Amino acid sequence: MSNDVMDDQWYMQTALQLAAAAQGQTDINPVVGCVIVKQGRIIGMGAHLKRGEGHAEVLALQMAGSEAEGATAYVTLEPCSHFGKTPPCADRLIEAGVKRVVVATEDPNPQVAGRGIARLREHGIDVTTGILGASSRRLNERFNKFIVSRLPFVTLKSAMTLDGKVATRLGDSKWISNEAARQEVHTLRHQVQAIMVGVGTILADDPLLTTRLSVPGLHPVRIVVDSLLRTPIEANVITNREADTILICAEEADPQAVRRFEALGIRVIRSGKGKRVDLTQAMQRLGEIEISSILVEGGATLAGQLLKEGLIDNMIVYVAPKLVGGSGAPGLFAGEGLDYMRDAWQIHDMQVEMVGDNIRITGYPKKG
Ligand code: AOF
Ligand code: ZN
Repeated sequence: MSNDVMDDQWYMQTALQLAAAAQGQTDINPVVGCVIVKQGRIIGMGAHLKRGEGHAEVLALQMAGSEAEGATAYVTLEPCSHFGKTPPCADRLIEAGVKRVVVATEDPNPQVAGRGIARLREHGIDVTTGILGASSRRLNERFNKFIVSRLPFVTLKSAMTLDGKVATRLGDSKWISNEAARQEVHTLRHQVQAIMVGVGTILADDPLLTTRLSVPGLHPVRIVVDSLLRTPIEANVITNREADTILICAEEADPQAVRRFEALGIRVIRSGKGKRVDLTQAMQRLGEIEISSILVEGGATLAGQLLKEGLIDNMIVYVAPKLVGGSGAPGLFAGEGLDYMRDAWQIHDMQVEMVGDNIRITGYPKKG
């Protein structure tokens, strides 16, 4: 690898770290980092921190001031070319007289999609693309899906014993994973816009579903899939006001119960016919209200239904060095399951790491 490419990667890595630090706080927007370099010195740094506020390039250019002329800008995402809540970054880079722009990856937003890079090139700026592109795409995988499909990116998080159980036959599940793994989940909660559980989890555990980190984190919206509105009015997700709660119910849910929840400021979304929630339709509704990422935390019934409908984008499974046995103890996914191994979901891009004595497995389930 040439020195130039190594330098480019080094600065891009710095820009990616800036972007990663803002994960979870940009709403439906991507996280983006920018580093401006001149004569071996960083003269400006920036990260997009909040939807509606400055883009990474603009903040870095502000720091660099007139020094930006003749400099190289490293940006983790193609500079935008459109007027959104802020004016185009490509124009700002052109005006500042930047000589070279290094981009990790194209912006999939149909309003940009290559036009930012084209604009820079039209103005004689030397543009290099694809430096640490895969890392940048991974960092914004939720944004990348939502911006083209208007559907939320769904991550299923689960903890299971080495024999694949998510609870004992009596439903006891506290705790399967270790303390460090459970702490990671709070970081994940901070990083997503919503957290989703089935009503069974509310009835069994009465969870708070808030983010509890050693420093204050952001609380995702709590979504409970509850076909017939069995969530008790005194459940923590209803009485605790640190985060908003949305209930998703079926057509036949009692209208009086709907009104009771709505009177408490709880949003109720009806989805599907009869007594069952249509999860595919629910995802569309959630996308419409700009929920672009969801962390599903159980239980096995909801997980099974999501898998069946092909709604799981990403999985994070903690495997604990424990055995509980029992044919009545639930596994990761309830429901019918598949008939034949040849039809199995395949986990793509699987990564395995130890978290203390637990194993963290991540991957992307796909058919075939
Ligand atoms: C950049 N730099 O730091 C970010 C970009 O509504 P706006 O104006 O904030 O635009 C949001 C869109 O801009 C977003 O969907 C994505 O395409 C791009 N984000 N672009 O050049 C940044 N955050
Ligand atoms: Zn921009």
